[in-house]
Amino acid sequence: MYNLYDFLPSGNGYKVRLLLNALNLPYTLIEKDILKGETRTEEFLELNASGRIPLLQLEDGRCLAESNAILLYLAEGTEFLPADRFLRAKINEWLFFEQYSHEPNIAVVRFWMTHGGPTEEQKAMLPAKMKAGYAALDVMEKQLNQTPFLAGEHMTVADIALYAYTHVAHEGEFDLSGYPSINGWLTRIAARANHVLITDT
Ligand SMILES: N[C@@H](CCC(=O)N[C@@H](CS)C(=O)NCC(=O)O)C(=O)O
Repeated sequence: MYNLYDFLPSGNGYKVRLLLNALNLPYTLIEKDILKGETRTEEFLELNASGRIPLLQLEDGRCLAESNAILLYLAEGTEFLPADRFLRAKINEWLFFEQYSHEPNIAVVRFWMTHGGPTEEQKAMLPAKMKAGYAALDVMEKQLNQTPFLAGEHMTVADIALYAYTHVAHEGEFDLSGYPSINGWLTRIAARANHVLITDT
């Protein structure tokens, strides 16, 4: 059985919980409060030197960090990661996009807004972060105008990775009302069997 070290409000952690549940894989959830520095203890740093959740621990004790690497590991051989070479590269394209263009803007602003911010320093960065966040949403909307899921006709780990912070983008005061295709996609994903909420343990 897997151990998943996680912090429930984290979208990065939620990605992994979404996939574990979609695949019906049993796991033990080990909650770490990042706000109390619980991922920065000597004990946790032994497991993940970067001091962050999510962290997946295999039955043999080996650990895997980075949410999207964990998704790729768990999805191997399943419908969420097809064998076709080009499709896999497309999925990776979305995973890299998520980490470079989406998460650093949409997730970061959400974190600020839901944790007592924005502070004066954060306020100075807010317009650029909002602009970049909307630019990422524009890219997703364009694709979802053309296909039901990001990499084509079927849901893959690309959708799981981008669903996690998009569905709570409003908590960072992003207005999704002008994104009909993204809204349709969010609804389709939430309606799937074994879907869990970000707050579910
Ligand atoms: N690129 C990493 C980011 C992981 C990350 O930033 N985790 C945050 C929570 S969302 C964390 O553990 N922060 C605690 C800390 O840095 O002390 C991933 O996708 O897993």
